[in-house]
Amino acid sequence: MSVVSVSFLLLACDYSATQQTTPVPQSTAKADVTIEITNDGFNPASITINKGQTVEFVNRDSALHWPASAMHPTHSEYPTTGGCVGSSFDACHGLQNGEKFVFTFDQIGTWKYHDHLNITKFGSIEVK
Ligand SMILES: [Cu+2]
Repeated sequence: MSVVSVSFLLLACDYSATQQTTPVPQSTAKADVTIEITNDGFNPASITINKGQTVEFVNRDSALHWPASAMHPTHSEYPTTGGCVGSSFDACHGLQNGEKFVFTFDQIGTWKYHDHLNITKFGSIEVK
């Protein structure tokens, strides 16, 4: 190998190193859609988003509300594990007034959810 081609390889390596981007921490990610929770339930209850988009649930009620994947009581409809009562789509506790639960949907499908503390309140999120 000639000196010239070795130099070129070194330059190529330097170039690729400067092109790396720093991942944005999850905590600073901005939500694409906000769903408010009131005494009447989720608003909007049913939405359509694209794969990889982030939804934030915000409690606007004085009572606690706990968004979680359907189906109560197994909560396993959303296909990734890692939450507290079933799937990873799980706030893991009752949200207080003003508190947010932020979740990024990386699975395509129509995902029903409910308020784990009041199962008469529910909605669905279509991920395309
Ligand atoms: Cu539940």
